[in-house]
Amino acid sequence: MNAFLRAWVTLFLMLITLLCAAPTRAEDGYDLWLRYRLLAPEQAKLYQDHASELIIGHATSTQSATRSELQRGLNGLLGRDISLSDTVTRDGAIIVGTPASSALIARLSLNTQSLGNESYLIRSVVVDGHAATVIAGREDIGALYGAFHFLRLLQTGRPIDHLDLHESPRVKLRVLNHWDYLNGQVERGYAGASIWDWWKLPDWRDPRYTDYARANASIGINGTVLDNVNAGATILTPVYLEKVAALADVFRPYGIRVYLSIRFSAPMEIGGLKTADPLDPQVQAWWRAKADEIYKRIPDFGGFLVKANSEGQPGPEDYKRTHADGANMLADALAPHGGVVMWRAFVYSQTNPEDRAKQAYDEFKPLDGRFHANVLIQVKNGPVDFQPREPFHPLFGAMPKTPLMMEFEITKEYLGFATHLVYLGPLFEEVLSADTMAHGKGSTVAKVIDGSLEGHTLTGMAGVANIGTDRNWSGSDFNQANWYVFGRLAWNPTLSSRVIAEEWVRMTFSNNEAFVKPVVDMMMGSREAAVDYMTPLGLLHLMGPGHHYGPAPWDASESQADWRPVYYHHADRLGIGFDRTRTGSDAVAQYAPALAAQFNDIKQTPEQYLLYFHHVPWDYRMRSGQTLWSELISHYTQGVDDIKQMRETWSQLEGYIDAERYHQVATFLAIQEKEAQWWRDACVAYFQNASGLPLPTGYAPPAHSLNYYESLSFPYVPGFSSW
Ligand code: GCV
Repeated sequence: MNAFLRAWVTLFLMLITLLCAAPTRAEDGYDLWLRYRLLAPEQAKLYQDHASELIIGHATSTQSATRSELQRGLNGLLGRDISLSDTVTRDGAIIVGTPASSALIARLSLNTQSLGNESYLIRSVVVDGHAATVIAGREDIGALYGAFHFLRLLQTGRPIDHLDLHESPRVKLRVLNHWDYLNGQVERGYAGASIWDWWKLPDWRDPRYTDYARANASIGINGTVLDNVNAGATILTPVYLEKVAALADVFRPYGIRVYLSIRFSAPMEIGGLKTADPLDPQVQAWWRAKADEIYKRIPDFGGFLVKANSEGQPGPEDYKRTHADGANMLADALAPHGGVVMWRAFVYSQTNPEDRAKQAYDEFKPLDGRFHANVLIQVKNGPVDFQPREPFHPLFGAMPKTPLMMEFEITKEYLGFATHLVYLGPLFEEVLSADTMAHGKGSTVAKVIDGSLEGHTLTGMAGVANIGTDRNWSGSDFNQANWYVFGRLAWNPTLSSRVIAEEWVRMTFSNNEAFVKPVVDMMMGSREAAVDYMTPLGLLHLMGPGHHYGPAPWDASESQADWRPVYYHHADRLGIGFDRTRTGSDAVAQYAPALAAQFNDIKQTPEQYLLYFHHVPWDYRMRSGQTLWSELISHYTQGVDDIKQMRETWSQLEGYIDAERYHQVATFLAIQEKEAQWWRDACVAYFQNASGLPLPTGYAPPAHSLNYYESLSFPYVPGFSSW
């Protein structure tokens, strides 16, 4: 071979090597789980006889969105241009639409009339002698959801030869709650600023809004509350309503309605009234007129979300009225337009000496049956706040006459902010599958939420968003999984969080089994690891004051008693834990009798809730045979070991995905290990000081003194704004 030829061959081989290193293409996480990168050849082979042509209308904006998503997805995944056609001309056609939008679908007699508005069918059929796949809804939005489902099958490498799928959402309102302020800050947000550029709206409609809508529609989310529940009145002024209307226009083709958090005292602040008393006729008229004004601009406006008489927010109790009076007044203003009120049950008061965990139930349970038909009560998953672990909220199962909505926190306020890898699927699943025993065994929280337990048709699930202006939307690639799993569980609260994690990993990173399995295992164990290094055995609320960053079990600096960690753990020389039994605060009595009896008895209480329900002596024998003290130290240490193991697992996976995302995850895991160690050491130092006990043998002492941990301060923590 002469030198010239040798040079060409070398160049050619270099080129081939570069092309084969496909997964190393630079990525920044912007595409989320809708990456649509070329499938590996063995997967693409599965679809070689499919997607030959696409038959789909574009008469409405939703049809156009569906068409462009399928083209984008199929072209990207299969690496060929799918042609558009009006009729089936060959095998492998994909027919998409509704009987109204597609004569072909009308001809196929698919019984779409029996489908709900948002439901769809995906079926393998034969049309004019050709094998085809039909994706059909009764409405356009059903067909869009079906298209996303179909793309997911390809993205996750599933066979599509013999499809017969029928999907309907089990929950009606599947809603993100943005805790975004109009000044661009996001309360408890760790992914940059608010994505709503209020300043440039309504004229500039950032293309990112469309991508936001695509991502949400792909997992069935159909509503978004744009502003923080700690709301100002400005959002209801005409200038801002015009901006809200612009966003609603962008979201409409994707089946997403906008909602607003409102400030209960708005009639005074922007309406010039002297009162916001819900029984005052002028106040009622003001809200009616405001609702009329909103619907004139946004005919499909969803309704209001309200935080009232909680953490300093105004509300009906300022006028000695009840939450029902307040909610019903707003509901009446929205009812003629089909809007709803999502009224939050997250209430507790600084003047109420009662156990904070009991206060929401005490206030709302007596109001069951007093709310108007278009009111939902939005209840956090646990009775205290969004802690790494709490028992389910006792209101679930306790208000049979009222639709109760779930409120989860997708943003990781209490779970390590952006950098810790904590997949929340197992937390959500644990709550949804918890048995309220309201009507005997099997009365799960999921059945309360989907309405099947009490026969409610107005149902909902809300998630506090983790979305911001960061290029990867959520502050880290793995945080995207928490947005994803929320949407999938809102669609069907009985899905398995492991199955959802696997879907997400395949769509977001790779279908390579050698990558998928260890990553899914790592995700599934990550929440328990965080519970262990932060708040094991039923402890909770041990984080830093106000900003909620890092450990501070010693903290008693907050103005309000139930904002202080010491309020929750009661650790001293004798023992640790909050006594919520009949001899303590009697919070157990808020659960169904069988559960109350179980939680009241230390021997029957699941150990994961032990210190939530009981004050326990340090030498108490756990089921393992160890003392409580030893077991506590072992959990704290296990949490750190688990993160070390996650780092080790990840280090074996270099090369399976692009270098950019790989390295960021690796670096974030290193941060997580450092902070898990800090959590463990600070808590061990503090509880050792409280108990006066020596560390069990074999456990390393904390790296620093208790004084050192107590001296740390963090003035500039993200996501924290004083309200
Ligand atoms: C929006 C917790 C959070 C607050 C949040 C509040 C709520 O207290 O720390 O930031 O305020 O919950 O859910 O209303």
